[in-house]
Amino acid sequence: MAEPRTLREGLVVSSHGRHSVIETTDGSRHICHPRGKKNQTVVGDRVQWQLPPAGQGEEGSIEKLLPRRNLFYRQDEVRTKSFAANIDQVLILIAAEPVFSESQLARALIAAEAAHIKPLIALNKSDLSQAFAQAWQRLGPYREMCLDQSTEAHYEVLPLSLTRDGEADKALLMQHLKGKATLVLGPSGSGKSTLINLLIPGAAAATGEISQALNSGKHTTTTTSWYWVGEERQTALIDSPGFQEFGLRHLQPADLARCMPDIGAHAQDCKFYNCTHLHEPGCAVMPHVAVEGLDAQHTISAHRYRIYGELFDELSQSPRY
Ligand SMILES: Nc1nc2c(ncn2[C@@H]2O[C@H](COP(=O)(O)OP(=O)(O)O)[C@@H](O)[C@H]2O)c(=O)[nH]1
Ligand SMILES: [Mg+2]
Ligand SMILES: [Zn+2]
Repeated sequence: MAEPRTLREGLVVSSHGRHSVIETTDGSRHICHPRGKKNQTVVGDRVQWQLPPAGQGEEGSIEKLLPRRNLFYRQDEVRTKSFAANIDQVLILIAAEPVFSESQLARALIAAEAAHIKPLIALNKSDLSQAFAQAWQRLGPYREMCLDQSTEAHYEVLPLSLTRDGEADKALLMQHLKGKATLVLGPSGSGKSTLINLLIPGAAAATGEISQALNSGKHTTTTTSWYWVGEERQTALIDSPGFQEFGLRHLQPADLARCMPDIGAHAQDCKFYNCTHLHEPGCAVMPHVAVEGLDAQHTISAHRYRIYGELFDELSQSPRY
């Protein structure tokens, strides 16, 4: 009789359709397949898995998905796409160039709020001074926005120049990343690979090999990967593609105000409990929308309010499934 095989605990460090790569507590990595037909695991998941019986190849099997602390995802018309589970924060990396989409930024922040995950914004390429000044100004409403009325906490926006001030920025970033698992999101060209390479020299190449083997040579940024910063394996970065089509179909229109702190701050004072903040009499949000700059009374930027309206329409129309 074969020996009973032991269940081991592991961390999903990348996920590739039919397979996941599982890391054990000693740091070794194993390709595993799920018991069922569909691979339900995402990067950051903790699982129980076991090695194959002797003589049955190398691939282990995932036996059980352990409970998740959180799950960060986007959802478009065709599919649900999870980014990662059990993360501590989301770092949204945008840059002076290419010009970032405020709508995508707002969507990522809403998704983070909805999942109760702390967002952190970084604006890269401060060496491109003119473009940077413009982008910094566009981020004004985000730097001003009060996230928590009781503590007056704001979104943090870090200015960076990863190619010019690499070492200084590394130190600044580490203050925010140390001991946490951070999902890095951002549009193409913002400097995500530069950041990963700066903090984890050589990691991208190493992960690239296993990704290439499992994805038959597809470019590595098509999958989400977990990287440890340093030997102690306490600080992690999760690199993920998919910022461009950031669907929020998993949310109801009525969830939006709660996930947009500048709008949500006034929503409880509306005359109607189900106010959409788009046209109702007695709406407490609309008087705070700024026509020009922000001031003490006008705390919601016209752009943010327009994005709210667009998202409200989009989520109202979506056929739910
Ligand atoms: N001027 C400038 N260029 C940068 C900076 N950081 C990254 N880049 C460049 O921006 C381009 C895109 O960077 P990359 O890391 O590949 O972006 P990704 O698409 O987000 O992974 C590369 O040519 C980088 O060298 C920066 O701080 N300043
Ligand atoms: Mg890249
Ligand atoms: Zn209202």
